[in-house]
Amino acid sequence: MYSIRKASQLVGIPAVTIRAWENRYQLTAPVRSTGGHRLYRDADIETLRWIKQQMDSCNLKISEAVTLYRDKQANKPAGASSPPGRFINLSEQLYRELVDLNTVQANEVIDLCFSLFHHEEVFHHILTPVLRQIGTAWENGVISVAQEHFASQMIIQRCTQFMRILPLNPHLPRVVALCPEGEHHQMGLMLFSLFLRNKGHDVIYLGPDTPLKDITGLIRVKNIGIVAISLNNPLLAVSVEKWISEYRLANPELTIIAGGDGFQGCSANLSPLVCPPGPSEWDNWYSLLLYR
Ligand code: B12
Repeated sequence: MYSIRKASQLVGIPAVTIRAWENRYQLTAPVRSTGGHRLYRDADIETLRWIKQQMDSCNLKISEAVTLYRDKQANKPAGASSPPGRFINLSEQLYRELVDLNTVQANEVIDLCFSLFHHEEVFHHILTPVLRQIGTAWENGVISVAQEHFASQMIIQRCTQFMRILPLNPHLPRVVALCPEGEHHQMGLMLFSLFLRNKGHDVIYLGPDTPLKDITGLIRVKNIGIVAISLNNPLLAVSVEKWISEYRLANPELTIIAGGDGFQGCSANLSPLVCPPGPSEWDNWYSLLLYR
């Protein structure tokens, strides 16, 4: 247990400020010594440190840092309470570090994002927009192929790391996720795979440019229950649709989920498999499709 003087030294916040925050936000709840003095626990020290770190590194006001802290405690997405400006600042910072090929700094910005916001918010509101910006800059000749590859690889790598740490539910069907041969846009597939991992599914992520004929053996051997396919290029849609229709006929127990702009004009018999593009609609769609 620490006196207020010691706590103040440990966290670098004046004692008078600690008391003021206590009255206003009830951030800490020190016990009292027999003499009536405040005594702080390690958990109180950690809370104060976390708050100070957010205020210093992100230039937040105390009220904003407290809101973030409460969201974090409730383990809920920073959602409504995260001002979009916060995402924008971090996205701009991340974009700059990525196009400057600064591995360490880019990773630090991403670490900061994960410490501030719920991971799904980081994927949807920071990493995806930055990847879009990178792709557009590359298409317009503003950045080189090397810069685009570096940025895409780093973002995909950070998402993949996240896949490993989310807990698995062994009772849920195993998923294989892929983009068919010729399709290199993998960010939508990655986001949807993370969505399924977050639900507890074991996801075998094959990623871009995967020949469909090569996965039939894998589906059997690995006891796959769901195949998630992402397609951006509509020119590939005919051959992919053909494979899906034939495979479904031969394996009616298998669930196939199709997503991405490439499936937009798909035939009516395939359309029930096509997932809506907006991640906000995935939850509803997921419960209807998988537990019908
Ligand atoms: C980044 C990018 C790239 C990167 C991809 C990096 C990577 N590793 O993924 C690189 C530089 C490699 C690239 C290459 C090309 N690209 Co590009 N690219 C983009 C860009 C800028 C962003 C795409 C992206 O990542 N979006 C973010 C993801 C999250 O969004 P999304 O793919 O739309 O997915 C959402 C939904 O569709 C859904 N979803 C997607 N898949 C799935 C799967 C399932 C199962 C589910 C449920 C949901 C789902 O989930 C997401 C939710 O938000 C877009 C333009 C833009 N501003 O969107 C062009 C764009 C997609 N590219 C395009 C093109 C033409 C190309 C190239 C042919 C360019 C060229 N001249 O070589 C090559 C093709 C490469 C190939 N063979 O596939 C066109 C596609 C047009 C079309 N429909 O055919 C676009 C639209 C640009 C344009 N203005 O025309 N590109």
